[in-house]
Amino acid sequence: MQTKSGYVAIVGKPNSGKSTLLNSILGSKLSIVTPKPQTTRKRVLGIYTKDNIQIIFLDTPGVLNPRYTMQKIMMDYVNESISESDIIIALIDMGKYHKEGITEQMLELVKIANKPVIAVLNKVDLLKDRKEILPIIDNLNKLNLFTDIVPISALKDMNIDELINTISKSLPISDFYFDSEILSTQNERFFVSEMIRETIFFLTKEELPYSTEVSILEFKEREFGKWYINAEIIVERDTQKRIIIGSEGKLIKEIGERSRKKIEEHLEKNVYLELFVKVRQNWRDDSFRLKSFGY
Ligand SMILES: Nc1nc2c(ncn2[C@@H]2O[C@H](COP(=O)(O)OP(=O)(O)OP(=O)(O)O)[C@@H](O)[C@H]2O)c(=O)[nH]1
Ligand SMILES: [Mg+2]
Repeated sequence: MQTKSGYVAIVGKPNSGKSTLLNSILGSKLSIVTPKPQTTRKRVLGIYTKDNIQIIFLDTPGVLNPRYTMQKIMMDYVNESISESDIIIALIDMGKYHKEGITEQMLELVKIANKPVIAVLNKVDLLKDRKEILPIIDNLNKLNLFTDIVPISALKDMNIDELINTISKSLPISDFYFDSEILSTQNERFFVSEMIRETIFFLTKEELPYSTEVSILEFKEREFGKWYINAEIIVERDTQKRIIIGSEGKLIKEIGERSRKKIEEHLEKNVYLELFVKVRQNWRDDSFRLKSFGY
């Protein structure tokens, strides 16, 4: 049977639902999701295989104007993903469309991509009347930039099959790139650090989630199949360290408990999770540190 396969970059503004879409397509939580923008910082790969089709999705950080080195690297991931992909999904948040439309920066990326771009209109469940979508589709059509326009709700799993069919049409004829059983290529350390980071995003506010990084120092099997994980939570200032620890260590305990539950569910193993908090001033602008965190 002739097979079709290719790479698809999911690109869009922060918080538009890129990671939710990746998870919804793959039916598995590969990429962390929070209500806060700039949750995803690296590129997350997810492999969809069905019948004679294999699509390798790249979830990317949100498109933004970088203010510090980490954000610059985040935008490099976006640009690299676009240039390495066969098809681009430009994900647009319908909950915000009336206010901001599609931004110049997004349009610029779409224009220079020079490959098929599908406009995917996400969060249609937020529209009061589904008919609101028609003039938006009209407007986007007039731009002459998109090969297709597909309204979806990643959160409610609406129209995802239609999206897969649309992608499949433009997919090159090619052998599969990966074994059909494989869902992702990231290692377990990556997933574990992301789950801790996700927990911190939920439990902290203002600048703190953005000043925090998680680094896994040890990840090994101990007695009776229980896994020992030692992770460092990195913040930028002493005051932030105090907040993360919380009075009488309350917050760090809660971060630990919630993260452990997620990790145990993901690994399907019992886990002993040990967390430490370290201050590394200005790590977001420190290329050497960023490298050590896998950027
Ligand atoms: N109502 C609604 N909410 C959605 C939908 N898709 C995603 N969301 C919500 O939007 C928020 C952001 O979702 P993410 O998937 O983290 O968005 P993202 O584009 O990956 O964000 P960054 O990684 O920060 O760039 C979360 O609270 C999601 O639950 C949708 O179809 N409908
Ligand atoms: Mg994301």
